[in-house]
Amino acid sequence: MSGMASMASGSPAKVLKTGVGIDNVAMAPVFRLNEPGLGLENVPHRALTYTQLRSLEPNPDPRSPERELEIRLTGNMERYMWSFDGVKLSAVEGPIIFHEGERLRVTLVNDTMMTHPIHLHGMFFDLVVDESAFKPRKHTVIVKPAEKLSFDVTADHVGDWAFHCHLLFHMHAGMMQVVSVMPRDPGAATSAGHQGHEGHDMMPAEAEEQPDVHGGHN
Ligand SMILES: [Cu+2]
Repeated sequence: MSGMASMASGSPAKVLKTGVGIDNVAMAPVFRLNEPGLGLENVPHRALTYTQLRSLEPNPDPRSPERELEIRLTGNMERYMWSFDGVKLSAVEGPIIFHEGERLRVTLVNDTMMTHPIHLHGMFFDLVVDESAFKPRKHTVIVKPAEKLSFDVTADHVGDWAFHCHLLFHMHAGMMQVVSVMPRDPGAATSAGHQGHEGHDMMPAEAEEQPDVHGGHN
């Protein structure tokens, strides 16, 4: 994990308690990106895993993440409650904050006994299958029970973006939050909207070092 060594500080793992909305907490979540999906372990055909994927082109932003954010996938199977960090959408007090231009490592921990395809709108992310520059580019990642995985994302699209489980009955039950990418220059927020990075300034250092950061969404 050489890329993590240069990170200023990782966030401590969240401590969640079981209760009405959380019927289980994964005590020892593990790396499972090298496993096929649930039920595909012993099929007669070949089943691909995430660790077999590589981007055909180098990841557009080669920076190591400067900040880490952990989000737990939580629920109560019997009550059919689904949430992030134990808080369903209708009870969330504020968005998940990204800061424009930052390189962020988002770690998902699945505390439930189900698989969840977690989807971020607005930005592709690089799934951390290794520390190479050819991580698979995704906007949705399937998170297995008791799995802990990470993706690196560059917050290059200012605005509010949906972040949710793509099993829509889970999303409707509350497994959804808003990611707000906050502009570096607040005055640029209205002109940037959801249209991408054009129309407002990059920091000079970023412009020099990362000329192609924002051009890789294809
Ligand atoms: Cu789900």
